[in-house]
Amino acid sequence: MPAYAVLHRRLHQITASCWQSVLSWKPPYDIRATWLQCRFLSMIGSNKIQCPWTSSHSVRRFGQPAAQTHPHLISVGEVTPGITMEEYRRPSKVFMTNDIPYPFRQNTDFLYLCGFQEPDSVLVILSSLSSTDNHKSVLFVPKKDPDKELWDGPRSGTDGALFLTGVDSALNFEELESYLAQFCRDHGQFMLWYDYIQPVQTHLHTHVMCEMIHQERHKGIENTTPLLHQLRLKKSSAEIELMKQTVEIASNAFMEVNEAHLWAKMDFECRLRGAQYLAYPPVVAGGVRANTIHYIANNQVIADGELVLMDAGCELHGYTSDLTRTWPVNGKFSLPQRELYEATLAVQKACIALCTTTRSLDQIYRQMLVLLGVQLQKIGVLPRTISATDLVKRTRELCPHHVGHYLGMDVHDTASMSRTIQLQPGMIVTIEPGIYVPVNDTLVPKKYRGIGIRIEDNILITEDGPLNLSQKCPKEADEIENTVQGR
Ligand SMILES: [Mn+2]
Repeated sequence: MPAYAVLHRRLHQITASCWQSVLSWKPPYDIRATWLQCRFLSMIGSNKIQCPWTSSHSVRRFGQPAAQTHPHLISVGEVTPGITMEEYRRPSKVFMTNDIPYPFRQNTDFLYLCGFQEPDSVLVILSSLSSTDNHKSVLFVPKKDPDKELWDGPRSGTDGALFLTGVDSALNFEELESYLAQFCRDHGQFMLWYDYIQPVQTHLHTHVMCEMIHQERHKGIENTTPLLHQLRLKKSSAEIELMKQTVEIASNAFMEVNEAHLWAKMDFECRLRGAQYLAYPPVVAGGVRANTIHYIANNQVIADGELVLMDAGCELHGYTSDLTRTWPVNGKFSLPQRELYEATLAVQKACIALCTTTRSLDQIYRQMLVLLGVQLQKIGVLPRTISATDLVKRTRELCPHHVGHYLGMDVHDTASMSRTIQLQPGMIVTIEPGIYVPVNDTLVPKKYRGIGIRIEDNILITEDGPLNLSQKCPKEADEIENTVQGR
């Protein structure tokens, strides 16, 4: 068996047993999202994994585990556990990267000044010594965009920003450039307060701010950062209250079912079993939030009777897993939940069976849409009377994503490779059909609205057909209920 196959098998054994453990878990700890996000960010961002180090003068240290320093992990001649130098030398090994979304963390100074939490936003504060009404704040925010919001969750828009923050006016981000140009035409000899040394947004800096600075309508530029840090150093009483709470959270225990707790549990279980960290910010979405495909806020309480969808995987020595399960938090599917779950599961199993060397991911995707359509008609989510074209269209609305992607060192692995190529032995793909019924889709019977379900396994393509690497992770509806109930 080649080294990478051993590694993948081990990785999926770890992940599958993590899932079993998470599914049957009752939260005994108080671990909240704030702390975890910080840890998660620092590890992903800096790419520095510190290994416990006992000092020794005779052993050469390296920036990563090596046979000399970590004999329990890695053997002589290996670069990655199980993968030899020789394998790396083979010309077929090409490393690629891809755009996995990081958890977004707002710029601290910006957040301090206005509290607005969306990316790609800019705050302009105007002050005039000559006027009585001498302060004005304008917030530039991302434009409302239904297509993007379907994937990333709602945007506040200009009216939302005004309602939330108390700034004097709000405009779309696109208007910033013309707003500043107009300001420069109307005013001369103003002081510009802007961090030109460490600009937060490179694109904005080169395309808008440098242009403005070169016009030389200003009489001087001052850096905002030292002033803001001075302001932030001493906390207000409201800030002190928040600081107390954040410290308290780290030590108290909660018993509620909470998305943050499940995230923490998964991270904990994966590390316990030898993985380095979670491969990506997991989706832990209770109830209707499962319908936001890239929901990663993971900060809500999950109500009794709701499903929770968790899409999570870990990274082991640079290799990733990517699984999704959906389960009822109270241990019992309601009838409509079970109907949708069984429909998704039937399609998922059929799609796994299609993972042979005669097909491509795109072909399996087209097949998935047909199969899902049939299932949705069978249980009455979609009417039996609609045309074949409309059926595919409606199905695509209820499952707006592809059937799967390549998986490997990146979660969305080798992304420049087309999904039209035929599957070959040694490829690993995800198979992850889902059904997401929008809460306001009046064409669907009411009992199904707001339910979101996805089931995802990791499939190794072999000469003999598909091999489900994540088959140990519970997936049958009864099995899921039993696991959650701890039977
Ligand atoms: Mn996936």
